Amino acid sequence: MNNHYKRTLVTTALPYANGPVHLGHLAGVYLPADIYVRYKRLQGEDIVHIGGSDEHGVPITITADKEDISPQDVVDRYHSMNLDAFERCGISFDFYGRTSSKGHFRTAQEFFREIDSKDIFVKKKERHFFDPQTKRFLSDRYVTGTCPICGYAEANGDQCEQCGTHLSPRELIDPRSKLSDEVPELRETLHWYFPLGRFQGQLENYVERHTGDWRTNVLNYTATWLKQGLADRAITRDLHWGVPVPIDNDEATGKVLYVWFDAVLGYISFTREWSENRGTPELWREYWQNSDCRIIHFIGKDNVVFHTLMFPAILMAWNEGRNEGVYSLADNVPASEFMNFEGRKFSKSRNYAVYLGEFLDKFPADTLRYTIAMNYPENKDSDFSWQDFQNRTNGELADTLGNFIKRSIDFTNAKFNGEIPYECTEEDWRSLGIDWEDCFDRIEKAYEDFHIRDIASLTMQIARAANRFLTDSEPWKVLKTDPDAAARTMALSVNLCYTLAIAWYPVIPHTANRIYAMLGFSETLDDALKNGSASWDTAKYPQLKRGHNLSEQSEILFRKVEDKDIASELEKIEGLLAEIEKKEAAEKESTRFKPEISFDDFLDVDLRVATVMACERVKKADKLLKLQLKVGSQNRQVLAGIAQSYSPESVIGKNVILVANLAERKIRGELSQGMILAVEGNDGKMNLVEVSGSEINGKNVQ
Ligand code: B3M
Ligand code: ZN
Repeated sequence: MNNHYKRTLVTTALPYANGPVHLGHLAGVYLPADIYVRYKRLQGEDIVHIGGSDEHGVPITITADKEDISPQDVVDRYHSMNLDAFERCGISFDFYGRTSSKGHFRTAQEFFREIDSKDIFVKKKERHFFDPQTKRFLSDRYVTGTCPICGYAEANGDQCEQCGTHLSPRELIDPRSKLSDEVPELRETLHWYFPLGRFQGQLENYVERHTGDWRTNVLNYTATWLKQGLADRAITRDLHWGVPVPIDNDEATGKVLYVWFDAVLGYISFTREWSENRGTPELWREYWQNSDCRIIHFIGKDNVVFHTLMFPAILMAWNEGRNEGVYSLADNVPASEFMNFEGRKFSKSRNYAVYLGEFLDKFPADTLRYTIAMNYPENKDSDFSWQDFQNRTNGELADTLGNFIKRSIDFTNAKFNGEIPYECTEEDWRSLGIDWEDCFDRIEKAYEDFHIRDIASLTMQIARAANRFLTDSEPWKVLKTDPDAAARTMALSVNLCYTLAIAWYPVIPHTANRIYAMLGFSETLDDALKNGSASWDTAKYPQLKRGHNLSEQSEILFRKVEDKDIASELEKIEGLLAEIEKKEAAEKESTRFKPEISFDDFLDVDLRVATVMACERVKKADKLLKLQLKVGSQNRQVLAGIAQSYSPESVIGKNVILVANLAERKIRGELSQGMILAVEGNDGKMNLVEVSGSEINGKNVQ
């Protein structure tokens, strides 16, 4: 670990601009990063937080196709939606870029050219699926078909959603193009590969250097890959949306860089854009190309190897043979586990999620920030539940922190004219029973090690101690008998409010600013930090002198979350869960087959094409239709449970399939001579199996 850095660059995973960010994203990446960054700013350190939207990749073009809009429309929508949600949540990016920007294209293409000029890429010709109708090569996600492992009929070309198996499109049974539903054909195409294996040794050394300071999960994921041996990775795609491969010949036409190759470079292009915007276009080099700077990537566990192997290898390839413009590799990659929601994984495709923007429409950002910090998924998956949110907001934020601040300010206003009535000494401060040095050491260590839960709970311990001190000192009683003691209590309490404002700033910045305003400062805490009139260390000793004036306005910092506030949320989840369970059961059903039968058994069933000649409803049986069928020279009467899906008139003339040798039976007093085939959809509707063709009546179905 390098403790002698002068600057820190923090990056947060670039969320795909393909949907709104949800609480899981916030918990794993953006909140921990923001807490860390705000702390470092409090410490007066030079730290820059770079984030932005990942605007390329197939999921985006698929959304665009589905909605019949352009990919640009998709990314415009979600870029601004996510940026807005982050802002309201207080995630304080120094720059939030977009990979569709000119600046990003420049950087990504520069990297490609540099690596290409060193002949590091490997070019390979291979056969890929091509959709003859739309004349487009189909990347993995554009191919669908039956999973060879579990038989799921809608598996994606890269993965089966049902059994989770990673697939390649050519493994699918009956592949189809998602663009046209046509059967795709295989065509030859050329792609550029990045030879990860060439950097295996360097990467092993790099990871080795960090065995002491990287998280176990990060080391484990990375080690698994290294152990398998690193293979070539295709870094180009036949797609129209993305950064074009910057080569001016036919070989490269219609090809773009693979989204992961360009996305990680977004960190660099955005830092460059940030420096340009500040009028210091070269400043970014101090962060990326100076060993004085410490680089930290906050990500989720699913992105680990892209950050510990792929990105470093790309930088190594750039650095090869260079003395100048050499990039630094990340010092740390604090990857989170996942935060679940009410005991289940967030799932965008199942719409099982709470989106950040929606949450903030209903509840204040800081209650969310605190609850999530307390549930940060550091070593294992954690859970967000509405009940926990309510308990923490009411019990910890409102009853402990909020209550203490309000009582301190209100009582001082009421009884001491809003003026700090006593000059606190160090001895007074120590008499509070808090081991301040140890307390701050532990909090600072928690920050350095990204132990987000410890940060929040240790800081809450100060609030608890403060609240207890005020309650136990009973200034409202003591005031009459010993006004000096009450004055001392209030001076200490108000100084504790100051300490809490500073100490809580990284986790709940909006609240910290409000406390700071209640303490009578005319500038905001944010501004005070910028101009140096407040800092982390000022939290450690009493700052407010005798005679300091508080604001006359005090406010309730946290409104309690009522049962009714979360009732509708819980109801919504119940509905969603019921839906998901139904879907899952249906999916299971669709692949659970009956026991095997012999071919002869199958031949025993006599299936015939029959034509519906007449049809009527059955009295007092609202599900049944009575059909008169013609099968060859015979007539048959059949009762079918399709009355809620078909009117009698609508089935006349249809060619259906009749199980012709089924024993007769009576249904509701009516004779039924056989059975016709139908399928029940997930919507509960019956669909007749119909046969098209001429001169087929009475024929065998085989
Ligand atoms: N957009 C994947 C994700 O959101 C990807 C991250 C890019 S980080 C450079 O999980
Ligand atoms: Zn499967």
